[in-house]
Amino acid sequence: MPARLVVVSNRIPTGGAPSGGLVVALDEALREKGGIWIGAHPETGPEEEALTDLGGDAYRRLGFRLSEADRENYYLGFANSVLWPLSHHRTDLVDTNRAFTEAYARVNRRLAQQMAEVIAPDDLIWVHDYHFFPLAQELRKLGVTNRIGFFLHIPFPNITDLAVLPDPPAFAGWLAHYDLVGLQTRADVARCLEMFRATPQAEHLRGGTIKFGAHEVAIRSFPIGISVEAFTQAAQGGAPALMQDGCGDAYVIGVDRLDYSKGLPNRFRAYERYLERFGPDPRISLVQIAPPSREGVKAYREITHELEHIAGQVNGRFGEVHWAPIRFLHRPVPRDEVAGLLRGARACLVTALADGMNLVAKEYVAAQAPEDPGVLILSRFAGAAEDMTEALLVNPHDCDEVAEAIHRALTMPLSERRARYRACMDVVEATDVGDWARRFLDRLAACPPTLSVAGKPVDVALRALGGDSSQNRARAGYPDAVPTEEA
Ligand code: GDG
Repeated sequence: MPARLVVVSNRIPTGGAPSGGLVVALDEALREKGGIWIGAHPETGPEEEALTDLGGDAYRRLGFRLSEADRENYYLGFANSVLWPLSHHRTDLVDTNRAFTEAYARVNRRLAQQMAEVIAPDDLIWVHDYHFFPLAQELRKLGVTNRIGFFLHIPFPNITDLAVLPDPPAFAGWLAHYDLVGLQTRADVARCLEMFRATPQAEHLRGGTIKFGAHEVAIRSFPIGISVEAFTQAAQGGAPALMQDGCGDAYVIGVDRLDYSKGLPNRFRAYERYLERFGPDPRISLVQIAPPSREGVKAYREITHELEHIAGQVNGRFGEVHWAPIRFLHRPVPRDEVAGLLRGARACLVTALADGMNLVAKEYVAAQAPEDPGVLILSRFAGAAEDMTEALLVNPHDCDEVAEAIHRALTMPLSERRARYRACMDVVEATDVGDWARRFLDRLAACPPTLSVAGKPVDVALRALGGDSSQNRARAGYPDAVPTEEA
């Protein structure tokens, strides 16, 4: 029987047709292979022993329930106030609250225990993102020998930034228990290998594979993309109602979750510089969509106020009664409208200060009309810039450079716009999210068996991890496990 797939991600789609490229790709992979999607239960509540059934047809959806305290300390805490800022070079924002560390370890341990009850020996397990770094290690402690892959959606941290963790060497151990670690870019792979180079237990094998004790983990880049056809189609739906009056003839667009990593204050300042240097033109506006995100974290509330302040200043300084240079929408906009807005924009500004990939860059390109495309202005610090080299690449910290890029984009001859669009679109097509998922899963399935189930190395390795391996493996139905009375 072909291997089933078990996906673990913080978010799990609940009901209705899945939207968003990643969710669609994982949904398709699960429909094809059958299996289970495990994610955080949409509602907090008292801790539960087993995973909660969230329904499903072609595959099962199971939720792990977080208490209110776990949501604070694990999700908003360690995941989003420690791991997120340190991976985006904002160690100044890291909150070293001890309760966060404890909750992160406990939630991952509990989830591993709950998973061990539902997985079968041949399942391929695919874990997503920084909420679950230690999950493979916890599963191995329980005797789980399945192939386990991990994909990190955000930048791989620098060694120096990792030093803010309460136990920095533990980080290498978390990753080493996966069979395959997928990262967004070649630069991320280089940083990950550098971290292992500084780890005494890690031995470098050829081609980016690390031997850590008895176990081998492959580190590879799998640049993520979008569902190209679906997005292109959605964009052809025409200009959304939002644009029907009062926006002038042309606009530059930004679409970002409101996050300090996305470089929104510097974008607004750069737009102000553009207005200063090239003169305000009431036929052109900057449309910025920035739905709220993680409002339980102070840094996110602060950046919202900062943006409202800058937009107010710029509009007060350059606006007219009938025209605001910056239109700032601090609310989510339906997906089809986002696609239509991207299509209509003469240029798109992606000015992230650090970003794993940045899907908006790819969505903008996919949304363009090939015969008259707009221009992508892309931060060199977004993962997308590694391959989309024909976008107008900018240093987002340099307001003048960004202002000049806006001017250049708005005055670029059609032939150059078309050539740049084609080169960027080639990258977008080559990284379609469906292919991305297939590539990852094929590579995971080809990994050598983990801690080979027969013989000593398994037990030696598992004992070293401190797990009660034989009992747990027996309970999970592994063929080589020693049956015990409890089993
Ligand atoms: C993480 C990494 C990596 C935004 N506003 C609205 C809306 N969006 C959609 C965009 C896009 C998605 O949200 C944002 O994706 P990004 O890739 O830009 O950024 P993160 O959310 O930070 O994602 C990132 C990604 O994971 C995938 O691996 O690329 O680097 O940080 O699809 O269009 N969608 C709708 N309304 C909005 O108002 N419907």
